Amino acid sequence: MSLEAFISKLDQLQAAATEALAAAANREALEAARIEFLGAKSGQLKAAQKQLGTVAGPDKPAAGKKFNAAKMAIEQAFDAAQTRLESAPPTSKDGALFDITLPGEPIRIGRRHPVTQTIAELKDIMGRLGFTAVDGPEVEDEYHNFEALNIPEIHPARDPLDNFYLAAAEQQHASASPLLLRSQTSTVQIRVMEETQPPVRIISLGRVYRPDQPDATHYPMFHQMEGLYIDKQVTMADLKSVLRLFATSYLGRDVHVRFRPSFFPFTEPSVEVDMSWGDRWIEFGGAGMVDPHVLKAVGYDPEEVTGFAFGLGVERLCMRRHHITDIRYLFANDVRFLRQF
Ligand code: FA5
Repeated sequence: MSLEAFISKLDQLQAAATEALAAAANREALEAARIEFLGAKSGQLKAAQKQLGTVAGPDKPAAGKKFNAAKMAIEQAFDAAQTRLESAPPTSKDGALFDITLPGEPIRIGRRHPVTQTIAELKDIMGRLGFTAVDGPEVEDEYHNFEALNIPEIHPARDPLDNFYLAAAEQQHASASPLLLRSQTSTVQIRVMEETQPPVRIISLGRVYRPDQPDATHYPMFHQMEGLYIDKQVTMADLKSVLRLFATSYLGRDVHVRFRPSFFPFTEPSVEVDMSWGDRWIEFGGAGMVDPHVLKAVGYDPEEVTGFAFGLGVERLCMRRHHITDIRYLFANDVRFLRQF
């Protein structure tokens, strides 16, 4: 090969290589260009080096000099391309430019249901008043839901139409006390007193079930907060103080509490507890002094200890606090509603 032809070939090679290296858009393209031109086995530069041997003897030094200059230029072009790609802004998978200064996509975080939040807050307030939270079963036997609470077999509250009894097949034994979904958390009073000696100061928050027709203030499944305080010389004045303190802690100082004489088989005397709602009164629960019969049935001595109990509707407290006008919103599972809490 003549010197001129060799020089011209190297000029073309250098131009093609620097162009390809400068155009490489990513690491893969750069590596392909490197193999094409600088590859140790079959790169184009390697092929040119072999042709150097075919240049006539006297022209060899000039040809060698040209070869070294071209090789250096191509290697520099490779280094420059590598530096360029390393400092390039990151790209996403499809190669599009990724701007790290853009605001991120908001992450949708879940939140606790308003009733769950209410339960946590009620536990907190009652905890500060010295009441410990305990749990009880939602599937109950007739003994704990009725009998031990002084509700005899002939009482209308035990009507199968007013309760969710479990189907015969789900009952544990034909001979055992029939099972039902508890209709009140007062069942937990009995379970605690059966196992604990006085003094007792507990609350229990959980679901209860009644076949009530749903309306703005009723739902077939709802939550109650039961409270029980048994000790020496506990009086009705203690009951009123605790409920007033609780109401102002949860609903604020502007809430008014009203006690109306009422009847529950397991308390004597009994009261209905109303709280103010705008210019109206809403019933929040029942309460009273635990009936001596109930104390006796769990093995307490009514001459020694007395106590009060109360049961409040959790949804109604939550609704009053957040100005929710219909209980059904709480269970419609509409995220537009739930997201507000
Ligand atoms: C009771 O359940 C008694 N166990 C309360 C009690 C406890 C009295 C301890 C004495 C001593 P009552 O059936 O009134 O009482 O229900 C209490 C509260 O539960 C009601 O005031 C109301 O706030 C709420 N409640 C009752 N039924 C529903 C319902 N279907 N949907 C939503 N809340 C309800």
